[in-house]
Amino acid sequence: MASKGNFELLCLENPLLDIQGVGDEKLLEKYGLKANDAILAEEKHLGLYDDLIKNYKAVLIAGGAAQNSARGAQYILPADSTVYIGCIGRDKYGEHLEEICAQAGVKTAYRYDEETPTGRCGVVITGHNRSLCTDLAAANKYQLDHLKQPEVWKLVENAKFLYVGGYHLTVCVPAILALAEEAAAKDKLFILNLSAPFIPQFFKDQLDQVLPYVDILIGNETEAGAYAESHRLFSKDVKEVAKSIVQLPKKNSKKPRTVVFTQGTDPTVSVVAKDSGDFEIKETPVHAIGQELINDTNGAGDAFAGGFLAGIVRGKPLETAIDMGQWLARLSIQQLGPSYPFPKQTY
Ligand code: 26A
Repeated sequence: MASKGNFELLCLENPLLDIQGVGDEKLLEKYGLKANDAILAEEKHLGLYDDLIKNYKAVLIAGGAAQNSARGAQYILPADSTVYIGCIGRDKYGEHLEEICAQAGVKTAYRYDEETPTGRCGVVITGHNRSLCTDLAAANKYQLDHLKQPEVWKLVENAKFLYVGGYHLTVCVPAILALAEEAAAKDKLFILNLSAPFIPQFFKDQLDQVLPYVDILIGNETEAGAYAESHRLFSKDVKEVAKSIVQLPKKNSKKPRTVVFTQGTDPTVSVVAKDSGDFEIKETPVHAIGQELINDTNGAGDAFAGGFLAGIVRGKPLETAIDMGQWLARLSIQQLGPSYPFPKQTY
């Protein structure tokens, strides 16, 4: 392994600060939240953040799904391998995110919105469930103009692996498509995460616009189910959903499409489209840990994506990359929120 990377992995999404507390039924009920879900905050949710801080001893931790994955990938990769892009405000929360990324060795190229505060995500932990309620604020102000600034676009041109969190489909599709086009034109890998069930459910058109460019799609079983429902597939079975997605039209015909669906502690399913029109379907087992070792599951999926991305960047076979994702997820669920242990462990 080289001692230094060349920022070959570039990630785009919504930088958020997580306000995480251990909640209860009463709190979930008060704000109409499901125990295990991810939603965009509406007016009625805006009291949640102060409530968590004042009444539930909430702590502030770095969040934003793809930002967590970028930190996760960099945890494994050699120094200077990862760049992260998104929009924050000029405030304390934004500064905090900059510090955390710098500590993790992730290079950031943030857009700053002068008028809007940095986005926050309320995280209500109940047992092994987590409910995420996001007030995007500045994260919602990302613009294609920023990506096209010469010093930022240079980072895009330099990168070989472009990763977008599906949550960004709610924010700036033109920026996602610019990365997607760059990947297709130069035969780079374009990787997308479905992120949450509400993305295939309520942002179906945006997702369908981007899917033709996707070389690798990452998701979990509930997102696969939501995709099946909104696309009226005949089955919600993860393998069937994956098969249906790998067959969709593809801009870059030089690379087959791969779909990877995690399923909690059940084996991770991967499906690769083969030239013959056939599929290569694999199941990679999860090395489960004792329930008593789990701190919280906030960021588990992001850690999986981070470990998986590191494997892909390092040119590992698909099953090894999946195992690296499982390895990092296992480390992260033993930490508070979307974090990784120090001193560093090695895969
Ligand atoms: C657009 N939305 C809803 C979001 C998010 C999000 N990251 C980006 N966009 N909603 C929750 N998250 C992040 O997901 C992580 C856990 O997987 C949270 O900040 C949390 O760190």
